[in-house]
Amino acid sequence: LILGLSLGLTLGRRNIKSTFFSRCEKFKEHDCKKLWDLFEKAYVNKDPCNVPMEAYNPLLAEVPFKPQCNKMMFWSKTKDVVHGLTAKRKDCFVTLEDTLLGSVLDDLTWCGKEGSKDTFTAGCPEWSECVNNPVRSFWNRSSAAFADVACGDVTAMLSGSIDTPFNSTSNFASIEVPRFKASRVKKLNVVMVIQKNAISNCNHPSLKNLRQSLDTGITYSCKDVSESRIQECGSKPEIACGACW
Ligand code: ZNA
Repeated sequence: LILGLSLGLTLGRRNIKSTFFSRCEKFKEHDCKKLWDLFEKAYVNKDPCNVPMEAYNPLLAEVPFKPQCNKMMFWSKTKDVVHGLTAKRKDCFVTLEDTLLGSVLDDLTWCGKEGSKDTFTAGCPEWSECVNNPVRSFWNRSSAAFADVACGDVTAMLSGSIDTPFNSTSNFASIEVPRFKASRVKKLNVVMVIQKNAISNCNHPSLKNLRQSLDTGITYSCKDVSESRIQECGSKPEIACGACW
Protein backbone atom coordinates (compact mmCIF):
# COMPACT_ATOMS: atom_id res chain seq x y z
CA LEU A 1 0.00 0.00 0.00
CA ILE A 2 2.77 2.41 1.00
CA LEU A 3 4.74 1.56 -2.14
CA GLY A 4 1.65 2.08 -4.31
CA LEU A 5 0.85 5.40 -2.64
CA SER A 6 4.32 6.85 -2.96
CA LEU A 7 4.55 5.56 -6.54
CA GLY A 8 1.22 7.20 -7.36
CA LEU A 9 2.26 10.49 -5.78
CA THR A 10 5.60 10.48 -7.55
CA LEU A 11 3.97 9.80 -10.90
CA GLY A 12 1.36 12.47 -10.29
CA ARG A 13 4.02 14.97 -9.44
CA ARG A 14 6.14 14.01 -12.46
CA ASN A 15 3.05 14.46 -14.47
CA ILE A 16 2.24 18.05 -13.48
CA LYS A 17 5.92 18.96 -13.59
CA SER A 18 6.39 17.52 -17.05
CA THR A 19 3.15 19.14 -18.24
CA PHE A 20 4.36 22.44 -16.80
CA PHE A 21 7.69 22.18 -18.64
CA SER A 22 6.37 20.95 -21.97
CA ARG A 23 3.77 23.73 -22.06
CA CYS A 24 6.24 26.33 -20.80
CA GLU A 25 8.91 25.45 -23.34
CA LYS A 26 6.56 26.37 -26.19
CA PHE A 27 7.16 29.94 -25.06
CA LYS A 28 10.72 30.86 -25.95
CA GLU A 29 12.99 33.15 -23.94
CA HIS A 30 11.71 32.06 -20.54
CA ASP A 31 13.52 30.15 -17.83
CA CYS A 32 10.98 27.40 -17.13
CA LYS A 33 13.04 25.94 -14.29
CA LYS A 34 13.00 29.31 -12.52
CA LEU A 35 9.24 29.59 -13.10
CA TRP A 36 8.61 26.08 -11.75
CA ASP A 37 10.62 26.90 -8.62
CA LEU A 38 8.64 30.11 -8.05
CA PHE A 39 5.38 28.27 -8.75
CA GLU A 40 6.18 25.53 -6.20
CA LYS A 41 7.15 28.06 -3.55
CA ALA A 42 3.60 29.42 -3.57
CA TYR A 43 1.95 26.27 -2.16
CA VAL A 44 4.50 23.56 -1.26
CA ASN A 45 4.61 22.60 2.42
CA LYS A 46 1.46 24.66 3.12
CA ASP A 47 -2.04 23.82 4.28
CA PRO A 48 -3.91 23.59 0.92
CA CYS A 49 -6.74 25.72 2.31
CA ASN A 50 -4.39 28.48 3.40
CA VAL A 51 -2.69 29.66 0.21
CA PRO A 52 -3.66 33.31 -0.35
CA MET A 53 -3.49 34.89 -3.79
CA GLU A 54 -0.45 36.93 -2.72
CA ALA A 55 1.52 33.67 -2.56
CA TYR A 56 1.79 33.92 -6.35
CA ASN A 57 3.18 37.48 -6.39
CA PRO A 58 6.80 36.38 -6.95
CA LEU A 59 5.73 34.14 -9.85
CA LEU A 60 3.65 36.90 -11.44
CA ALA A 61 6.47 39.40 -10.95
CA GLU A 62 8.81 37.13 -12.94
CA VAL A 63 6.47 37.00 -15.96
CA PRO A 64 4.29 40.11 -15.88
CA PHE A 65 1.42 40.28 -18.38
CA LYS A 66 2.07 42.68 -21.16
CA PRO A 67 -0.74 44.99 -22.21
CA GLN A 68 -2.16 43.98 -25.59
CA CYS A 69 -4.45 46.89 -26.27
CA ASN A 70 -7.66 46.18 -28.22
CA LYS A 71 -7.09 42.40 -28.18
CA MET A 72 -7.73 41.47 -24.57
CA MET A 73 -10.58 39.03 -24.11
CA PHE A 74 -12.31 38.16 -20.85
CA TRP A 75 -15.01 35.56 -20.34
CA SER A 76 -17.41 34.00 -17.90
CA LYS A 77 -19.06 30.58 -18.42
CA THR A 78 -17.98 30.56 -22.07
CA LYS A 79 -14.56 28.96 -21.77
CA ASP A 80 -14.82 26.44 -24.62
CA VAL A 81 -16.32 28.84 -27.17
CA VAL A 82 -13.76 31.52 -26.33
CA HIS A 83 -10.73 29.29 -26.52
CA GLY A 84 -12.03 27.63 -29.68
CA LEU A 85 -11.88 31.11 -31.19
CA THR A 86 -8.66 32.43 -29.67
CA ALA A 87 -6.73 29.28 -30.63
CA LYS A 88 -7.32 30.21 -34.27
CA ARG A 89 -7.48 34.01 -34.13
CA LYS A 90 -4.44 35.06 -32.10
CA ASP A 91 -4.27 38.00 -34.47
CA CYS A 92 -7.55 39.30 -32.97
CA PHE A 93 -7.87 38.21 -29.35
CA VAL A 94 -5.80 37.13 -26.39
CA THR A 95 -7.16 35.57 -23.19
CA LEU A 96 -5.41 34.88 -19.91
CA GLU A 97 -5.12 31.25 -21.04
CA ASP A 98 -3.15 32.34 -24.13
CA THR A 99 -0.42 33.87 -21.96
CA LEU A 100 2.51 31.84 -20.67
CA LEU A 101 1.27 31.33 -17.11
CA GLY A 102 -2.38 30.91 -18.08
CA SER A 103 -1.64 28.32 -20.74
CA VAL A 104 0.83 26.41 -18.58
CA LEU A 105 -1.65 25.98 -15.70
CA ASP A 106 -4.99 25.80 -17.54
CA ASP A 107 -7.06 22.76 -16.53
CA LEU A 108 -4.51 21.59 -13.97
CA THR A 109 -5.06 20.88 -10.28
CA TRP A 110 -2.28 21.10 -7.72
CA CYS A 111 -1.68 21.50 -4.02
CA GLY A 112 0.86 20.89 -1.28
CA LYS A 113 0.58 19.57 2.24
CA GLU A 114 2.11 20.70 5.48
CA GLY A 115 5.25 18.73 6.18
CA SER A 116 5.77 17.62 2.56
CA LYS A 117 8.01 18.92 -0.21
CA ASP A 118 5.76 17.33 -2.84
CA THR A 119 3.24 18.63 -5.31
CA PHE A 120 -0.02 16.69 -5.28
CA THR A 121 -2.57 16.51 -8.07
CA ALA A 122 -5.15 14.38 -6.26
CA GLY A 123 -6.82 14.93 -2.92
CA CYS A 124 -6.63 18.69 -3.36
CA PRO A 125 -9.50 20.92 -2.18
CA GLU A 126 -12.40 21.41 -4.58
CA TRP A 127 -12.84 24.91 -6.03
CA SER A 128 -15.42 26.00 -3.44
CA GLU A 129 -14.28 23.83 -0.54
CA CYS A 130 -12.13 26.66 0.79
CA VAL A 131 -11.48 30.07 -0.73
CA ASN A 132 -7.71 30.09 -0.27
CA ASN A 133 -6.93 26.91 -2.18
CA PRO A 134 -3.85 26.93 -4.46
CA VAL A 135 -5.71 26.66 -7.76
CA ARG A 136 -8.38 29.25 -7.03
CA SER A 137 -5.83 31.66 -5.57
CA PHE A 138 -3.69 31.35 -8.68
CA TRP A 139 -6.61 32.18 -10.98
CA ASN A 140 -7.75 35.03 -8.73
CA ARG A 141 -4.27 36.55 -8.65
CA SER A 142 -3.57 36.07 -12.34
CA SER A 143 -6.95 37.32 -13.54
CA ALA A 144 -6.49 40.43 -11.37
CA ALA A 145 -3.07 41.04 -12.92
CA PHE A 146 -4.36 40.42 -16.43
CA ALA A 147 -7.26 42.85 -15.88
CA ASP A 148 -4.87 45.43 -14.42
CA VAL A 149 -3.11 45.76 -17.78
CA ALA A 150 -6.29 45.77 -19.92
CA CYS A 151 -6.30 48.67 -22.37
CA GLY A 152 -8.11 50.12 -25.35
CA ASP A 153 -11.21 48.23 -26.44
CA VAL A 154 -11.75 45.16 -24.26
CA THR A 155 -14.01 42.23 -25.16
CA ALA A 156 -15.91 39.97 -22.76
CA MET A 157 -17.80 36.85 -23.82
CA LEU A 158 -20.75 36.08 -21.58
CA SER A 159 -23.20 33.21 -21.85
CA GLY A 160 -26.79 33.53 -23.02
CA SER A 161 -27.39 29.96 -21.84
CA ILE A 162 -27.53 30.74 -18.12
CA ASP A 163 -29.97 32.60 -15.85
CA THR A 164 -27.58 35.38 -14.88
CA PRO A 165 -24.97 36.19 -17.54
CA PHE A 166 -23.32 38.81 -15.31
CA ASN A 167 -23.11 37.17 -11.90
CA SER A 168 -21.59 39.11 -9.01
CA THR A 169 -19.98 35.92 -7.67
CA SER A 170 -18.01 35.24 -10.87
CA ASN A 171 -14.33 36.11 -11.22
CA PHE A 172 -15.25 38.34 -14.11
CA ALA A 173 -17.62 40.45 -11.98
CA SER A 174 -15.75 40.37 -8.68
CA ILE A 175 -12.13 40.56 -9.82
CA GLU A 176 -11.79 41.68 -13.42
CA VAL A 177 -14.41 44.38 -14.05
CA PRO A 178 -13.47 46.39 -10.92
CA ARG A 179 -9.91 46.61 -12.24
CA PHE A 180 -10.75 48.10 -15.62
CA LYS A 181 -9.64 51.72 -15.32
CA ALA A 182 -10.94 54.49 -17.58
CA SER A 183 -7.39 55.84 -17.88
CA ARG A 184 -6.47 52.68 -19.83
CA VAL A 185 -9.70 51.05 -21.01
CA LYS A 186 -11.75 52.96 -23.55
CA LYS A 187 -14.61 50.57 -24.13
CA LEU A 188 -16.03 47.24 -22.98
CA ASN A 189 -17.59 45.23 -25.79
CA VAL A 190 -19.76 42.45 -24.40
CA VAL A 191 -20.45 39.55 -26.74
CA MET A 192 -23.42 37.49 -25.57
CA VAL A 193 -22.87 33.99 -26.88
CA ILE A 194 -26.23 32.80 -28.19
CA GLN A 195 -26.45 29.02 -28.42
CA LYS A 196 -29.56 27.10 -29.41
CA ASN A 197 -32.01 27.23 -26.48
CA ALA A 198 -30.51 30.50 -25.21
CA ILE A 199 -32.44 31.93 -22.26
CA SER A 200 -30.88 35.38 -22.00
CA ASN A 201 -29.31 38.06 -24.16
CA CYS A 202 -28.08 41.66 -24.06
CA ASN A 203 -31.41 42.76 -22.57
CA HIS A 204 -30.86 40.77 -19.40
CA PRO A 205 -31.24 42.92 -16.24
CA SER A 206 -27.91 41.70 -14.79
CA LEU A 207 -26.13 43.64 -17.55
CA LYS A 208 -27.39 46.83 -15.93
CA ASN A 209 -25.23 45.93 -12.96
CA LEU A 210 -22.30 45.47 -15.30
CA ARG A 211 -22.79 48.95 -16.78
CA GLN A 212 -23.03 50.40 -13.29
CA SER A 213 -19.87 48.61 -12.14
CA LEU A 214 -17.78 50.15 -14.91
CA ASP A 215 -15.40 52.96 -14.05
CA THR A 216 -16.87 56.29 -15.22
CA GLY A 217 -15.61 57.03 -18.71
CA ILE A 218 -15.54 53.45 -19.99
CA THR A 219 -18.07 53.04 -22.81
CA TYR A 220 -20.24 49.92 -22.83
CA SER A 221 -21.68 47.95 -25.72
CA CYS A 222 -23.36 44.56 -25.97
CA LYS A 223 -24.07 42.41 -28.99
CA ASP A 224 -25.91 39.09 -29.26
CA VAL A 225 -23.82 36.80 -31.43
CA SER A 226 -24.66 33.23 -32.39
CA GLU A 227 -22.17 30.54 -31.49
CA SER A 228 -21.97 29.60 -35.17
CA ARG A 229 -20.95 33.13 -36.14
CA ILE A 230 -18.16 32.99 -33.55
CA GLN A 231 -16.99 29.66 -34.97
CA GLU A 232 -17.09 31.14 -38.47
CA CYS A 233 -14.76 33.91 -37.37
CA GLY A 234 -12.41 31.20 -36.10
CA SER A 235 -12.47 29.17 -39.29
CA LYS A 236 -12.13 32.07 -41.76
CA PRO A 237 -8.87 33.95 -41.22
CA GLU A 238 -9.83 36.30 -44.04
CA ILE A 239 -12.52 37.85 -41.82
CA ALA A 240 -11.07 41.05 -40.34
CA CYS A 241 -10.95 41.10 -36.53
CA GLY A 242 -13.36 44.02 -36.41
CA ALA A 243 -15.82 42.19 -38.67
CA CYS A 244 -16.11 38.98 -36.64
CA TRP A 245 -19.51 40.10 -35.37
N1 ZNA B 1 -8.60 29.08 -16.89
C1 ZNA B 1 -9.17 28.96 -15.72
O1 ZNA B 1 -9.30 27.85 -15.21
C2 ZNA B 1 -9.69 30.17 -14.99
C3 ZNA B 1 -9.65 31.44 -15.54
C4 ZNA B 1 -10.21 30.01 -13.72
C5 ZNA B 1 -10.73 31.13 -13.06
C6 ZNA B 1 -10.68 32.36 -13.66
N2 ZNA B 1 -10.14 32.52 -14.87
C7 ZNA B 1 -10.12 33.87 -15.48
S1 ZNA B 1 -11.28 34.92 -14.69
C8 ZNA B 1 -10.53 33.81 -16.94
O2 ZNA B 1 -9.42 34.21 -17.72
C9 ZNA B 1 -11.74 34.68 -17.21
O3 ZNA B 1 -11.43 35.91 -17.83
C10 ZNA B 1 -12.47 34.88 -15.94
C11 ZNA B 1 -13.47 33.79 -15.79
O4 ZNA B 1 -13.87 33.59 -14.48
P1 ZNA B 1 -15.44 33.47 -14.09
O5 ZNA B 1 -16.14 34.74 -14.44
O6 ZNA B 1 -15.51 33.08 -12.64
O7 ZNA B 1 -15.96 32.36 -15.07
P2 ZNA B 1 -16.34 30.89 -14.82
O8 ZNA B 1 -16.70 30.34 -16.16
O9 ZNA B 1 -17.36 30.78 -13.75
O10 ZNA B 1 -15.01 30.20 -14.24
C12 ZNA B 1 -13.85 30.10 -15.01
C13 ZNA B 1 -13.10 28.82 -14.70
O11 ZNA B 1 -12.85 28.78 -13.31
C14 ZNA B 1 -13.87 27.56 -14.98
O12 ZNA B 1 -13.71 27.15 -16.33
C15 ZNA B 1 -13.21 26.61 -14.01
O13 ZNA B 1 -11.98 26.18 -14.51
C16 ZNA B 1 -12.98 27.46 -12.83
N3 ZNA B 1 -14.12 27.44 -11.91
C17 ZNA B 1 -14.93 28.47 -11.63
N4 ZNA B 1 -15.87 28.12 -10.74
C18 ZNA B 1 -15.65 26.82 -10.46
C19 ZNA B 1 -14.52 26.39 -11.20
N5 ZNA B 1 -14.04 25.14 -11.13
C20 ZNA B 1 -14.67 24.29 -10.32
N6 ZNA B 1 -15.74 24.61 -9.57
C21 ZNA B 1 -16.26 25.87 -9.62
N7 ZNA B 1 -17.33 26.17 -8.86
